[in-house]
Amino acid sequence: MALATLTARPVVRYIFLVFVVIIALHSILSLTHSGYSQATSLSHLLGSSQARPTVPADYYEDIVPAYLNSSNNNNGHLLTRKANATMLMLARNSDIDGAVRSVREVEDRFNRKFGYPWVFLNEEDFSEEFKKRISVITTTPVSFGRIPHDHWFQPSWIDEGKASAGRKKMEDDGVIYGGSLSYRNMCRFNSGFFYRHELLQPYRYYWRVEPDVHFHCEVDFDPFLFMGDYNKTYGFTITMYEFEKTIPTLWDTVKAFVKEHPQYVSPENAMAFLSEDGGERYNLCHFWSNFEIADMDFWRGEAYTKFFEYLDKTGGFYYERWGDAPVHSIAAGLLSRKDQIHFFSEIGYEHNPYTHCPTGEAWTRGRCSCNEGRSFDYDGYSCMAKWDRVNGIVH
Ligand SMILES: Nc1nc2c(ncn2[C@@H]2O[C@H](COP(=O)(O)OP(=O)(O)OP(=O)(O)O)[C@@H](O)[C@H]2O)c(=O)[nH]1
Ligand SMILES: *[C@@H]1O[C@H](CO)[C@@H](O)[C@H](O)[C@H]1NC(C)=O
Ligand SMILES: *[C@@H]1O[C@H](CO)[C@@H](O)[C@H](O)[C@H]1NC(C)=O
Ligand SMILES: *[C@@H]1O[C@H](CO)[C@@H](O)[C@H](O)[C@H]1NC(C)=O
Ligand SMILES: [Mg+2]
Repeated sequence: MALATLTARPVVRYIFLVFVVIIALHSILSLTHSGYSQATSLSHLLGSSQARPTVPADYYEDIVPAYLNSSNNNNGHLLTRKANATMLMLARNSDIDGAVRSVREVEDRFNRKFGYPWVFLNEEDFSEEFKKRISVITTTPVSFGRIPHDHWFQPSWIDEGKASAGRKKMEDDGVIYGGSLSYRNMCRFNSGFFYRHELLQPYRYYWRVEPDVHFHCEVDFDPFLFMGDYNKTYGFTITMYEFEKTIPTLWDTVKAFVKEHPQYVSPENAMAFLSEDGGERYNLCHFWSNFEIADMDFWRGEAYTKFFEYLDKTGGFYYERWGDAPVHSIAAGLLSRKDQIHFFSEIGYEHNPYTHCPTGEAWTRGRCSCNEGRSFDYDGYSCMAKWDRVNGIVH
């Protein structure tokens, strides 16, 4: 979500591609290989650009032995272990049709076999129709929660004159959702509040699902158990560039935070994903947060709590249009170790207009139905090559 991308519009996309080419040339000309980290001990999980089956075969044996032993038998709850985790969707009542389609696909491709509960959140009460049509899809526990008023709406200390001027300017500039107040509420909620909701307190890991997304492959392993076993905090499938006009002062705010609280920055951070010059400027790369499998204890921890409070008090979520995608990505990239961020390469995922489609052996193993040739991974607007760089893979 966060990144409602400008890419829907060809002219802006063109401008962006030019920008990307300039950045690429700049990298080639000015960066030395030694400036980047070498492969980490977990880099085998990330693979190379030619063959990227992220999770090695022995991992399956280790994690889901009973399930794999019965790989022809798809109809039971075959796990011997279960993670402390939930599926999660934020939605409006009007999102019902897309919500039903997404839940249907997640259940078919993953959750029918694994049986994780679902939590739905909304700043209004969910309608009876919404609850009924969602609940019939799955046999796992489903709960519907209302978001506390103060976790959603614009705080009273925000200068509304300044905020509305900011919205007007962004709308005039043609920024997608630039004039929308509800979009800003949503981005701020997803950045700093969802994991505080009472319905999420029993859980550590969540898989964020939006209405109208698609899952193209069987998920025959438990990504939540994987997160725990490999000490991961944040998992993604698609990365791309943010629209700079939505975050004019975000990076300066991040830099000020880092200066004041250097102790929260991991020495093993993923700055090479976020910046071309060691942190002076933000390259706009982020993980597309409409898909996230992540550890809420990371968001709940001291470092991210301080980080979010620092960002929030500037009012940037309202005066500008800071997305939860760059906010989460910058935090994951700086406050956790780079080897705690995971690319779920085997999960085929689509949120209009982009698709991550596994290739080669992973495509076959996952019985994927997406077009391998259309995977966004190395599209000019993708930041995957920057992520590879973090892992010592130079293209
Ligand atoms: N309850 C509620 N949910 C919202 C609201 N706005 C957005 N959402 C949800 O927040 C998530 C992100 O919103 P989207 O409208 O998909 O934003 P996006 O992905 O950036 O943009 P799209 O390209 O339009 O999908 C989705 O799960 C929406 O259902 C809102 O005002 N209220
Ligand atoms: C897997 O299946 C084989 C043959 O049915 C059986 O002998 C073995 O005990 C099973 N292993 C596990 C871990 O369930
Ligand atoms: C699940 O995780 C949450 C958050 O860390 C924790 O409060 C809860 O006790 C955990 N539940 C179990 C059963 O471990
Ligand atoms: C995860 O962290 C624990 C505790 O620090 C450690 O014992 C374990 O080896 C780590 N696992 C991996 C796969 O790095
Ligand atoms: Mg969306």
